[in-house]
Amino acid sequence: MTMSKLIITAALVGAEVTREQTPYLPLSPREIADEARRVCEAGASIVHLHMRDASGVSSQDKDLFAEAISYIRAETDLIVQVSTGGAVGMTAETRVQPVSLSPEMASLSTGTVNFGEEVFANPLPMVRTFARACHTYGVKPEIEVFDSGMVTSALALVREGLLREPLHFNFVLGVPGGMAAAAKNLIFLLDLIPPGSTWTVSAVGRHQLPLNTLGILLGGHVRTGLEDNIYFTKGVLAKGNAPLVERITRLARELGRPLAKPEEAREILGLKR
Ligand code: KMH
Ligand code: ZN
Repeated sequence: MTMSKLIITAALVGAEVTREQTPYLPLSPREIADEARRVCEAGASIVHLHMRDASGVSSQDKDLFAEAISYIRAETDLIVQVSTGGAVGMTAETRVQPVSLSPEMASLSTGTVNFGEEVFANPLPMVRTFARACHTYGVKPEIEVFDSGMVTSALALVREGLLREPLHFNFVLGVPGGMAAAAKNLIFLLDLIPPGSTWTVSAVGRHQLPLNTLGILLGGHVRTGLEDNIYFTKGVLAKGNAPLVERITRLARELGRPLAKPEEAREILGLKR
């Protein structure tokens, strides 16, 4: 089996991690863009972006995204993927804002899931709003799958004409309340997606490295970064996103998966610039 080159996505900041948990978290648009440059040099070709306001709280403010994206576009050739997930409790109107900047990609969760003690609510009417916005602004959705029903719902949206194949999935495993970060769960999910789909795998905390490694071996793609995991090894903080990306780059080399440069990742994902 020939495998495509490996696409590394770096999820730089997320919505939940705080500076109290790790001092290496980028927060301002300038810090996020600096981090993007570092992960680009380390081998990433996509950045998954969330923004924070001046006090470090998760924000979907369009101007914050616009500022970070303008730096990233000027300084790298990375594919920018904005979050439409934002943080739990945000309204659809809040969450959808950065899609109108026409980034190349946006995350799109296609179902509701318990998220620790909270609920990450994605009722279908809300998902349809995001899918329509992606269509309007020419944005390729990355379907975020926290549980298997989210694949089922994505396929229903294909039948409705709101999502178009080939689909690109991100399996986010190990969220408390979602599907556990187990190899058999990834294999099960792969069985559900249409032939010709592309996929990447993310996993939370200590599960990030083993599931990323499995993704490399199975011919998928990989998401790493502080959004999902702040540790490099047990009890040792990652000194930013770049060391996590560098480790995937080393592993990929050892395991015989050359890295996709951003231009090659665009081709693999069918993005047109
Ligand atoms: N912050 C999580 C509640 C996404 O970016 O699309 C949702 C999330 C998913 O991070
Ligand atoms: Zn996210």
